[in-house]
Amino acid sequence: MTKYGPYPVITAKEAACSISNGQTVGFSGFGAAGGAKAVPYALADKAESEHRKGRPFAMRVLTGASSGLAIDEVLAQSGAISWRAPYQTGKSLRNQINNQDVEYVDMHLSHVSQTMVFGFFGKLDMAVVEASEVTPDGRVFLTTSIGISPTMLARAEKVIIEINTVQSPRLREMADIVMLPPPPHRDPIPIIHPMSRIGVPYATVDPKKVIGVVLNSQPDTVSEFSPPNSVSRQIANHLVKFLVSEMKAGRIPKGFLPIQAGVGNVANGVMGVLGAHPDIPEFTMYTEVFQDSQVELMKAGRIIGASATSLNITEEALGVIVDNMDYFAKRLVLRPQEISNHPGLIRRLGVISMNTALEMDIYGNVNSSHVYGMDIMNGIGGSGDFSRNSYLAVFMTPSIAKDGRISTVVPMCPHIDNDEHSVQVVVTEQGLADLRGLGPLHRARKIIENCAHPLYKDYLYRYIENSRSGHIPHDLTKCFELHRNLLETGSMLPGLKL
Ligand code: 0RQ
Repeated sequence: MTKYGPYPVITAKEAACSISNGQTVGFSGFGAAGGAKAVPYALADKAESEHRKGRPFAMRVLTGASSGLAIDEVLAQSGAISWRAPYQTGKSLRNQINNQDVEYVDMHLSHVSQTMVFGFFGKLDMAVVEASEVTPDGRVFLTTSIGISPTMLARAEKVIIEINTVQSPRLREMADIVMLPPPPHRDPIPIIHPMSRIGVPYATVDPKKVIGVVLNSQPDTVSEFSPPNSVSRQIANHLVKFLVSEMKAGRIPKGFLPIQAGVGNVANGVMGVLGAHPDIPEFTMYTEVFQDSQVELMKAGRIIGASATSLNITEEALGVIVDNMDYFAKRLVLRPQEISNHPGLIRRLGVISMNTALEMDIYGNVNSSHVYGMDIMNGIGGSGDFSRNSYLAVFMTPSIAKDGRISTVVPMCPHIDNDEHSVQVVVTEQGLADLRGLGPLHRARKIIENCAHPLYKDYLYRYIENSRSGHIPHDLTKCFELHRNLLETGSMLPGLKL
């Protein structure tokens, strides 16, 4: 048998044979970065073969956040997932969750490790973790993400390591890994700057638990974002104007504050524009995922340092980092997600958080995850970790979706991820509303005036005029009228033309 140090080298198929129906399996990866790839494909084959024979095969699947194609698409399409946490972005999996075929636990990403440690996900039967190296004494050098891999390696009953032979071993120079002890034994975490390093560059595993090493040469499958369009540019311009005025007012220091940027086309586009803007000084990031637009900004010296848990970037952008590793390794720190998203650190560092909403209501509550309050899009992800604890919590969204059939400013959100108490600034391509210091009615008028699309303004003004008075005026017979129309007719205001 071939060996990798003391560990047997096994095929992905052999690895899949060691996982049984109903088991809880943790896969490395945060976004599409650093995910196990070979074993999930073999598990998808196994599931299909078992199903053909009329036998059940489905796993409870845990990852750091969403995953690459291998898990939320391929495994899902094979019917190999029965339960999933804590976040996903796959079309197939999304449909299965919304059809109640898969149970989904949508949760704050900073909570995942602790929830696992205290046993709320049950026993972790197997961890499948991508690494660039595992040493005989059990040091595991991870690749493009850290996520919850250190905790999974410590807690899983058995472990399979996927050694990725194409990922640069120098990625370890960015890793800074610490594990938090359970409360009440937690000392202050000595991160006083986004670039502070407090840990070691590897996770650890008990070598006796490693049942095999699978060799793999597949790159991450991060898909490209759409380039910033005119809507993202307008959102970014409103935001830049606002941030510059905050600097002038002395509420943001001249050296700026660390930025967190959320996921998706809008956030990626806005970051590209904001980061390159001459009125914004060079800055640091304390964020969750480092995305394509930020690689160029770092190369150009606009981002001077960034802390994240994942390099969720395309192969091309990763190539830029690997080709300039001496430059990037000094400027990027990859941490476990309970540190990258740690509420206390986010508050201490004074992070400016910028996340995307699916919709907001006129009082500043934000829905980022559930269309009509029912159908999952992706999940809350890290947006709650950051926005609740940041110095300034910004939510952005285009004012309309689906060619104007949807207004993203509504009377009441049918699901709320980030509430009015955590949301300070909202911005659409129409404009920006600074909600700090404003009571509900004042907030409503400002959001409608500055952020709603002109097509929906009259409806929204009428809504507050005809609402029952109270601290937060509402009309409970009409508050979901737009959503009901959308469900029934495909348009929030039937007959409305752009
Ligand atoms: O539909 O895919 O059919 O075209 O939603 O919308 O405008 O492309 O937005 O890619 O930026 O994603 C909130 C989903 C935005 C994302 C969300 C439809 C729209 C389109 C996508 P199509 P866009 P983005 C972690 C940060 C939660 C997690 C988070 C997200 C599709 O940002 O998942 O914040 N966030 N993590 O047409 C129905 C509406 C709609 C709508 C848009 N109101 N109703 N559909 N769409 N608005 C923290 C970090 O540090 C990273």
